[in-house]
Amino acid sequence: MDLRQGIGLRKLGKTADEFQQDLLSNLYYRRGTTVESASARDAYETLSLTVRDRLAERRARTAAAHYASNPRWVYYLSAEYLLGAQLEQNLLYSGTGELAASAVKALGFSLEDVEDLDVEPGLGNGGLGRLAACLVDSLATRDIPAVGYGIRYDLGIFRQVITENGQTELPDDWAFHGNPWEFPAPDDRQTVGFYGHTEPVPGSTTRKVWVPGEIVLGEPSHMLVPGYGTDTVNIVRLWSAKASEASFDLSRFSAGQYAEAVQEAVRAENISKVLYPDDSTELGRELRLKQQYFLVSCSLRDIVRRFRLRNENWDEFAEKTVIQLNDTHPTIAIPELMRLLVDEYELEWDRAWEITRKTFAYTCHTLLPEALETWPVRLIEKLLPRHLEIIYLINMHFLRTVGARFPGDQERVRRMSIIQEEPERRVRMAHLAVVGTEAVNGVAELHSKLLRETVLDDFAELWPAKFQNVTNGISPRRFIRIANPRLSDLITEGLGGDGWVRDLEKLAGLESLADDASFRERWRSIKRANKVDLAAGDPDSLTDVMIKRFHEYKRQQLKLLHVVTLYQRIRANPAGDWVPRTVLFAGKAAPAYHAAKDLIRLIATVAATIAADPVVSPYLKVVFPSNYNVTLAEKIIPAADLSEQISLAGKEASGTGNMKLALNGAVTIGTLDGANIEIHARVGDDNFFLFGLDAYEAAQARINGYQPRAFYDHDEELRAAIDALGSGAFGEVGHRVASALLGWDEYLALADYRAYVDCQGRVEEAWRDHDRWTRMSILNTAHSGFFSSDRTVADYAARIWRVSPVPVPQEN
Ligand code: RUG
Repeated sequence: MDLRQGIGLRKLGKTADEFQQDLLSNLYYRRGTTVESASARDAYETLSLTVRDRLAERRARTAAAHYASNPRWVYYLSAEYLLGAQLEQNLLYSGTGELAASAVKALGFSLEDVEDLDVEPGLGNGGLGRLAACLVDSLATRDIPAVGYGIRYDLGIFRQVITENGQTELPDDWAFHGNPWEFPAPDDRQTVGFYGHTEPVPGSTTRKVWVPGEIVLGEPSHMLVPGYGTDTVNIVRLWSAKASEASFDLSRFSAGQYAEAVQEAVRAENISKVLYPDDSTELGRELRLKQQYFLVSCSLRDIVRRFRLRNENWDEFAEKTVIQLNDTHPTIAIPELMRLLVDEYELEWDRAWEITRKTFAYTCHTLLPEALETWPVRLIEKLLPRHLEIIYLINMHFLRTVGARFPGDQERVRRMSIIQEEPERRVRMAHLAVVGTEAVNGVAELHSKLLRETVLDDFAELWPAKFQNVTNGISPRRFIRIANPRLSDLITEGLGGDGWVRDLEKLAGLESLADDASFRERWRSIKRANKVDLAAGDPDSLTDVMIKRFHEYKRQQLKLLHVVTLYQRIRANPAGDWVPRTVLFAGKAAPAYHAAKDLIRLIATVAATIAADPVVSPYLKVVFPSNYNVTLAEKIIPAADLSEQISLAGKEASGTGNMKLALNGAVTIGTLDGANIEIHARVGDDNFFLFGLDAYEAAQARINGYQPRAFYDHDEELRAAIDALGSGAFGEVGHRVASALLGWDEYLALADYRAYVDCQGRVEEAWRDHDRWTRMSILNTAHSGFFSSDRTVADYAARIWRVSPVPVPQEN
């Protein structure tokens, strides 16, 4: 029986009866229980398996089609994936929602009961990890042969609990009950080396033998990634670190030294134990580098294994393979591929370099200097001695190119070198990523431009054609079709079909409906119903949301100053005609990022003060739900009226929350930063509240010796807000935040305060006119088509990957 040909697969039932039969058979034979004693968890597990079977059947056909066509593959290497809850998605993608509802009902449960047990794998921090999930969704939807590679962290991003004391972190043992969506593939296990030394190969000047001092096993399992409206099912393959048998010290165990006996094994398995809970800042720790190399080493060996299933000639490798590096985290893949080709497969250096450079592409996600990874030379030397030698060789060849192009320009050579010399010798991973790839892209137009003009300017001058922009996008399935079923149904009705879910530009057809009073009325009532579901505050109030990681550059502190100003205005004039507002903050701060945690605590304290104030609380409410994740985002986004995108211009690479909110009809108040600029360009000035310094003005303000105190001195309301925070009424934390703002204000919150607060006045004016607001809301959705990750993937496919779809033949 040749499964590659799809022969021998039993057909799965399509009717309600057949689905139910399949569910029952899973209940009996795979779950080992009966209808009479089935718990909600039994129902969840069994339903998940039944749905998974349907996707697995499509997966088998996909694998067969891919094998037969021996296509060019996209391999997406990412240290993070925020895949979101799987059950609801897979019901939608397999078209089994109704069958599932009736089948679980027969077990005595509702679909909602069962969905509540579906835990999202929180294998990422924020935007970067969620982008990876949106891209793999769209790769499958576009029928592009692709595998996403990542790490199966035992503990995902921490669970956050918010109290008046701020954020507390709890471990996220996401797979505690098991994960029904995952297929272990122990046969594809890989061996990964660390530490040790290198030895010369007699007769070769370039080859070396690396003798590692520690061996760890990488065991893969994969999750299915179905395409929407197509039969393609791709996979995300996640690696778990396992100790080799040799790492268990039986002699110590026999001698009663139980802890010592397993010490080495524990150390090995720690590699995939926990996700580093950090976003946009550097973490120069050895375990992090170990994670990066572990991901890279396992994935590259797997990629090579897959290549060799159908191909023999290494010259075809770069034709059949493109490996996208999601940020610098997997950049050690460049010397690793060189090592495999030169040391293990014995290719000449130049040929190996040609293949390597053509195989990789690099996406940069930041402009923040602290997020551009560098690793101490001595750490790489200790952990990956062969890789350091290879990096030196790559650098030597590269600097010769620079020297030939710019003779005598030693300063330029120093700036561009992969090795930073001062104050300590470090490997600049972004430089390595640019040197070792065919294409480099930023994630929004402004970001890509600033990369070329600032952080990577020397490289852009040397290789202008290498630099591209691919503006991020979001999955319309996850972020409107699943998250906002009411609005989706209305859109489908308004557009006369649901083709927009696969072709989001079709939303432009809503533009004319913005003038239809009855359509507007239904639109408005859906927003209200979503607010009732969210239950965060009065559904008739302006729901003003700021949902994102806590970081000073994103400027939650500016939003807080606005809240304090509103509070003070209402207190000063309780009889005023105030627009009732619910301000919702959600987001996590890295556990070691004290300034961000201070801000969370301060917001929680201010929220409690406002709630306790009978004069202000009828008009202003601040809520801070705990544990922002994909699942919570899916509840908040459909209920939002106002989307806060107020980062200091030039700091947010793109943002994707801005797109999700606009797609769901929230109107943005934002700066000219990241993808805000592209949203603004599409929805137009009338449907976007723009304020603040642009990126050039912001940079100039710093150069000109920015003085936050000048803004404090000249703006009475600002002064009152900062004084209130610093007064002691909000404790030591209020004092710290106020002092930081007055003393340095790294992200120019005070410079943008007046423009922001006045712009919020214009927001309120627009909100009072319900028709105007609803029209704005509809037009935001109508003009969000560009921000589909299907478009992002099409851009990558055409301009960077040069791949074509391989459609999967339908079941016969
Ligand atoms: O901060 C960026 C976001 O602006 C962007 O939208 C997202 C996806 O491209 O990536 C975020 N990011 C950047 N997360 N980590 C980094 C560190 O480089």
